Amino acid sequence: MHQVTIETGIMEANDHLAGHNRELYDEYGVYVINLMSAPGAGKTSVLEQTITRIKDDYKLGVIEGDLMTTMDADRMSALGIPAYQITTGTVCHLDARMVHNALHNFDIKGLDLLFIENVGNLVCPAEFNLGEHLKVMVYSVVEGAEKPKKYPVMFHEASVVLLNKIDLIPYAGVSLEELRRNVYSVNPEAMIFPLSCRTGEGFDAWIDWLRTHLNAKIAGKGLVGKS
Ligand SMILES: Nc1nc2c(ncn2[C@@H]2O[C@H](COP(=O)(O)OP(=O)(O)OP(=O)(O)O)[C@@H](O)[C@H]2O)c(=O)[nH]1
Ligand SMILES: [Mg+2]
Repeated sequence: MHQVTIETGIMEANDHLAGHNRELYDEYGVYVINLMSAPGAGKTSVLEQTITRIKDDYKLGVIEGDLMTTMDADRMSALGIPAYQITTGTVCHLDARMVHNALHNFDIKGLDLLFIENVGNLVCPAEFNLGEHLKVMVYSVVEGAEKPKKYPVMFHEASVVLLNKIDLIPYAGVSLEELRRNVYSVNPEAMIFPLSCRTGEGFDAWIDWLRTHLNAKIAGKGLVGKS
């Protein structure tokens, strides 16, 4: 009981600060996407492929979250995109305060779109609101078709689920249809895009959707996000 009270306090404090983050994003007119996945599912690869396709049309920035190293931020800088690395030490997710502190050191004014790549973890990042407009989950199909049922939280929280590494389906023996059904069973409204960062297959559909979504936002029509 005592533990529940503490956890509730932590989540309330996080939500409060996330609200401040959201006010800042909205004040600057920056759309913010929180990208989440298990370690190695392909978040940074999806960012590389996505950014390469849209960077001429939108002003982009990236905040990277990792336990250690600036490797992922370096991969973003190599694309010519402003990037800031948060290193969490032992903490398995980003929280609103970490992002809030990062925003003191990383200027988001003038950006159209800020990606936040969360720490690789299939559970915890989904529980901490960062004030983002949209949660996007990357799921590597080689992790298996059953995981949406076993680890439903992130699948449930994400508005978009990118099923990555479909080039490996012939080797992994995973059924894309079963995986899709399992995602819908925990999140019937999920937008699902199967794709491969290795071959580029599936990126057209994801990029078309993202452009439409962003353009509507930029035109001030307002967009739905779960958080
Ligand atoms: N075959 C295949 N490999 C991929 C694909 N996407 C990413 N990879 C590989 O998967 C590995 C992990 O990719 P990353 O993009 O670093 O994954 P991540 O989710 O950012 O990893 P963390 O930030 O460490 O959690 C790398 O070796 C990539 O080359 C894909 O579509 N197909
Ligand atoms: Mg990464």
